[in-house]
Amino acid sequence: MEPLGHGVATSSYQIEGAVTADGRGPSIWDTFCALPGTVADGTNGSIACNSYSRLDDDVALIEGLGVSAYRFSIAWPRIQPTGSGAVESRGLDYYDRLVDALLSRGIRPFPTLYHWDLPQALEDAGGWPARDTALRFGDYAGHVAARLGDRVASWATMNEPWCTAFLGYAAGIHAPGRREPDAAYAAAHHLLLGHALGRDAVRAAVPAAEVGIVLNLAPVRAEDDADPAAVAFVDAVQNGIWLDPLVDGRYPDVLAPYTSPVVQDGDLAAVQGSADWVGVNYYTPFRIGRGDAGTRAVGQATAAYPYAPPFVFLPRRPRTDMGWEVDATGMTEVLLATARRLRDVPLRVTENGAAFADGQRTADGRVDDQDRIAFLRDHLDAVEQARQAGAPVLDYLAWSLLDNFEWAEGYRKTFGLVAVDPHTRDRTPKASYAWYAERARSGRPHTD
Ligand code: IFM
Repeated sequence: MEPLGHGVATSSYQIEGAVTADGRGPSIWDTFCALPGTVADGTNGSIACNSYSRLDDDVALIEGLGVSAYRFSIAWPRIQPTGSGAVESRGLDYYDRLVDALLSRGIRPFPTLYHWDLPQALEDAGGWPARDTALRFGDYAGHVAARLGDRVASWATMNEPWCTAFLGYAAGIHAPGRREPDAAYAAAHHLLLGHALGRDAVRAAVPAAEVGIVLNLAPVRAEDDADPAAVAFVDAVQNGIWLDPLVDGRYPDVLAPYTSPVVQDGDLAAVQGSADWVGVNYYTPFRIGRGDAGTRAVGQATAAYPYAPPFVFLPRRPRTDMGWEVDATGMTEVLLATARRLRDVPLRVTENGAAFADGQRTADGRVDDQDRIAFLRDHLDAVEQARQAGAPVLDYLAWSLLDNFEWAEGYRKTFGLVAVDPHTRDRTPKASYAWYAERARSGRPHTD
């Protein structure tokens, strides 16, 4: 077995800042953050980690980790400010420089084409519930591949389409903040269609490219009192809605009534078999119960599962700062289940990590994040267990290189291996950075 590849991940809106630089157009996250009450601390990504100006600092940090891959995302509004039409070459220049800087240090560039920053003009035209957005995504993917494809072998189309569709268009807690259940199912279908079109476009530019999709999959576990229909429905919205079309070319039966209004002839044939690899972002298992009137849903919005029978999420302790149950066995479980479902398609853990409050300091003032180290160690070990049991997992990418803009939570939730000063944006590696560097170097379980 090949050793597991180690890497780190980030995304454009969460780290870049510079939202008006070099012709970038507005994205739905710029608009959403400007609305009152959308982001817990009232912040936005307009400066974020200022990575647009600190590209060299970030690449040096990645090099210091000794990892083999860096997963970043490309901001569509930097490439096509209104989501279609002429390409803004200054935007592409930035990613061109990033790719070259990584390659010159022996780090594999691993871009994601869509990590949630939809050009606002496309949302104004209907957003992901509109079929045209999928077609525009295909064009955009072709432009990026034409520029970077001579140096980039592995591509991801969409990051966590569940979040875009169901947090963005059903629960309304992510951009664009719509609460329209039917639109969420339409968005889900168009995200899958966009993935298939994007993959074709990348392959047309770079025939040898490997193009995958990144999904936030989760084992769905039933508490004793759970309604089996609710458990099955949540599993379908979280996992089956993506995996079933990719593998079998059809939606789960319970969801077909909601997706069928927008599915056109040929769509599902295009989606079936369209992932050369699948990225699994695993953070937590889901526990479903019936609860009672006083039970508070923790960590997830039930509104993000439209038309599900009533249920609540009941995450057990310990939990991260996000309220997400910590359970590394879920990593092994989700990888084995996904491997069985996808048969021979290779997998990558494209994100895994934890937000913790980071209160402990070393004598020299650095963050002594032993809780994050334990989380990473246990989850990496769980990945190795899945590999030993036959899951074809190629890489593990820790989320995240930097403390960054955590969407509706703002900057209050920190996932980074590196702390970022909120005023100066200076970077300070945490204890977990050194630990992860050692794990990546030795490629084997660490004993401390
Ligand atoms: O920060 C996010 C990332 O953008 C997508 N996956 C989950 C992470 C933690 O919430």
